[in-house]
Amino acid sequence: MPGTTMGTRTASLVQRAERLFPGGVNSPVRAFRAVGRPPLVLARGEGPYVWDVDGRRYIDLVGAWGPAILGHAHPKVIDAIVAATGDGLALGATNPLEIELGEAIQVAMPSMERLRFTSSGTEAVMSALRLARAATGRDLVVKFAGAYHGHSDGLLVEAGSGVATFAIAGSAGVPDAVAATTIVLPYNDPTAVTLAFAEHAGRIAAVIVEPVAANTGIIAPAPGFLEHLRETTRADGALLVFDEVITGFRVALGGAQARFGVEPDLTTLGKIIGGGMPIGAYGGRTDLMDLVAPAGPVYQAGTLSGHPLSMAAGIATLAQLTPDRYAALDAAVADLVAGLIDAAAAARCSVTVARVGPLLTVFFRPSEPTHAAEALTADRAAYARFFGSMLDQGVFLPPSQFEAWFPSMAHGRAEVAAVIAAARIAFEASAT
Ligand code: KE4
Repeated sequence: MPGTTMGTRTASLVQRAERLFPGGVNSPVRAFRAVGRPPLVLARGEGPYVWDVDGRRYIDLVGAWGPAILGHAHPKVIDAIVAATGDGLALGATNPLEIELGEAIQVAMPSMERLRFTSSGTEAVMSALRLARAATGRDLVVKFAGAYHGHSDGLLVEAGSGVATFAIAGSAGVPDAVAATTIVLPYNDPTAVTLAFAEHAGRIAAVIVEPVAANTGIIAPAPGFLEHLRETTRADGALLVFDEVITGFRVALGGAQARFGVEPDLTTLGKIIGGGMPIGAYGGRTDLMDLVAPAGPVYQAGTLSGHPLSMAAGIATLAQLTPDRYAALDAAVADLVAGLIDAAAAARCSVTVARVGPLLTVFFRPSEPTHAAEALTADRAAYARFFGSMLDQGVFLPPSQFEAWFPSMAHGRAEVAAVIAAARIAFEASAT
């Protein structure tokens, strides 16, 4: 079983990476700083497994942070990419695969009457909010504390001093003037939303929300919360933007908007629709999307938008997302959650397992959080010990208490049983 020390090849590559990239990584969470462990360097993935460069195998519950809903290296996806490479790569004009993937998305998410592909979720969100501001002629955007919508300046902000006050920068380099165009509210707090719209009537361009909060660890929308956002934005003439980069094609084929029956004006997507290749997309009502260049005055562009390999991988992935496979994933996750709860109880470990469909988080706190401030009271040190013990036993969990677990359709009974068995030991370890 993997040990707690880095393998020799991992150590050598980490050392070289640290001389190349900030923190030795190309995305912060991969540095494992939140769990105090050296990072993995992964060589390959197959189905529910990944292998590090020293040949150590792990049951993977990170799933590339969402794209790998089929598991890694699904043959149909790989074959589709390989076939597309034969025609060259980016050709600089529309390719037929963009149209095929766009139509497949539209069938699953009819609210996306028009859409535009980008190369990341960040780009999709940034573009959707620019469009919302143009469409409404308003500047303010409402987001929720703890939500992550990519790293565009206006969204890297923290709550202001009081409810409905303007945000402050949440990252170095974000100008106060930009932060002040955002209002940060507590998730699942309809009163705070009502107050913000009363305070800023007619000035809010959009509310952007992760319909299932996933970047705080999983927090379900309280009954009626999404409906309240829909009613309040509509009454004020603001737009409702569902950031479904994680939930799209994950919590249902039609995403959270299908699962909860609330239709946004605009939707952002990423991850699964690219099947593991770089991708993002935003879309919604025709009258809104036809404001985007070259049809309208809102400029947005991308050299590699609609890249044929991303399109091919997305088409092949969505083609595999059948009702039976969603049902099997749901059943596997139900077994996993039940086993985790039993394992924690056996270790007398005070945790709660939050779950929405196939998304889950084990919170080291006694009850499910309803918003970010509650999630933040979780015992991060205990989670770090749990993470380390699971990793040493060959299970790769998200290296942060505040992320979702991403089981895939490739995780079978054997993997679920192995994760539960490891958790029995890891919950004991987390207590020390
Ligand atoms: P990208 O720019 O990373 O493709 O997407 C940004 C984004 C937008 N919206 C939501 C709801 C998201 O969760 C994300 C990105 N998710 C993180 C994981 N929590 C990506 C992992 C990383 O940053 O390395």
